[in-house]
Amino acid sequence: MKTILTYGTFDLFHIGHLRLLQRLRALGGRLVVGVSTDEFNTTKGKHTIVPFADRAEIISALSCVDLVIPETCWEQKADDIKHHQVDILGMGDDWRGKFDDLSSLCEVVYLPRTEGISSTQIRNSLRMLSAEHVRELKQALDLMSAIVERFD
Ligand code: C2G
Repeated sequence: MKTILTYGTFDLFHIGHLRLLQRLRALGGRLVVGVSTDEFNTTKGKHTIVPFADRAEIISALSCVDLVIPETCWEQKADDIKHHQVDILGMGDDWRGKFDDLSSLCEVVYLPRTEGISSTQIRNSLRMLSAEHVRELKQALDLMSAIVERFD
């Protein structure tokens, strides 16, 4: 049975994340996922909506995931590979080449990302929806004010 290791923020969990984890699990029999802590995301320059504890719990609940560990820094991968006796480190191909230095410790693979979906897109949609919602509320308020003025 091969052990696969991957890492990610997994904010606003979506189908792209799920498909990657499922494809990675299919490469071996055991999948270990390093979920980035909120503190580490700050150093990554990533603002997350869902706190680490919830992101880790969601990933842990997936049938394709066997173990979740916290990812607290860039440098922990080599130790994780040794500690968990990892056979394959797998990431989405937006990371292509970035972890090839670890190929002396285990196989490193990059799988195609799922196009058309990202946590950033979801966050931006939420932001637009809230802006649109504010505009609608303001229009309703203006209409109500006009009605009140008319009957004053
Ligand atoms: N991913 C994907 N398809 C998408 C979006 C993401 O396959 N549409 C993959 C990414 O390539 C990554 C994983 O899902 O392998 C997690 O993505 P993120 O949560 O954005 O994680 P990231 O910020 O890339 O963190 O040390 C590595 C970092 O922690 C990776």
